[in-house]
Amino acid sequence: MTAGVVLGRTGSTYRVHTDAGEVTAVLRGKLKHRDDDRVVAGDVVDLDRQALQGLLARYTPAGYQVLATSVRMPEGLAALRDLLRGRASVLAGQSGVGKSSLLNALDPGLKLRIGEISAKWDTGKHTTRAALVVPLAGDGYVVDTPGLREVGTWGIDPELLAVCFPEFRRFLDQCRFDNCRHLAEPGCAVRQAAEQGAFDADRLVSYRHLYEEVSVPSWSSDRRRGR
Ligand SMILES: Nc1nc2c(ncn2[C@@H]2O[C@H](COP(=O)(O)OP(=O)(O)OP(=O)(O)O)[C@@H](O)[C@H]2O)c(=O)[nH]1
Ligand SMILES: [Mg+2]
Ligand SMILES: [Zn+2]
Repeated sequence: MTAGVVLGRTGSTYRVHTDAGEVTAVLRGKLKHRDDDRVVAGDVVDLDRQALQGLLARYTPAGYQVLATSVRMPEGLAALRDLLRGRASVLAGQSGVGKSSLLNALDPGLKLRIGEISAKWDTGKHTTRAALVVPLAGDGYVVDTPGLREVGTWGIDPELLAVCFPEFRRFLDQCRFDNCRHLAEPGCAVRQAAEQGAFDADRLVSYRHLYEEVSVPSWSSDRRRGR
């Protein structure tokens, strides 16, 4: 844990000055749900890597490799370079998360345009307008893509959605009902596993959102509106 001084706030993000340079931070846990001026410029705050811990807990059991990177600190850049070497990769994610900044950090010669974070929406401003293939100095290439506005689902059978969550798989044949949708059914082993902390309970929340989405027939007007 390091200490820092809050320099300012943009939406839910705070700029914090530390010995290692300026970093961005968010409030943790319950604090973040309170929309007040609990933390203001000039405050001395403790910084921990809570966001990283949360992501590790969510995605590691699902079989994804989580790599922490920061352009400002800087951190994880050598590891990212190693990961990208010799293969074709795509950088994807919401606008403003720092995809282009990461590539500039790996190869400062690229001079890709990077954007500001909109104070009003607390998101990026869709700075990268079109996909761009970037050859890597060593070997391989990576595609910088425009930030996603939303991710749609198409052609996913609701009955097969649970299989798309790798950490659910070992529980699927333990549900009381063969055709359990893992929503509100009694004797659902997936829900029980989430309650017991076998994986991050948020993943079941994601599953339910996606289940609703893929259950709406594609010809319905609700679906076209993206709901
Ligand atoms: N503190 C901090 N800020 C970063 C980091 N990486 C990027 N930023 C800032 O985040 C903002 C957005 O960065 P971009 O690289 O344009 O983000 P992007 O994901 O390419 O956004 P789009 O092209 O709109 O999809 C810029 O103001 C960057 O300075 C980082 O590692 N640490
Ligand atoms: Mg970009
Ligand atoms: Zn179930």
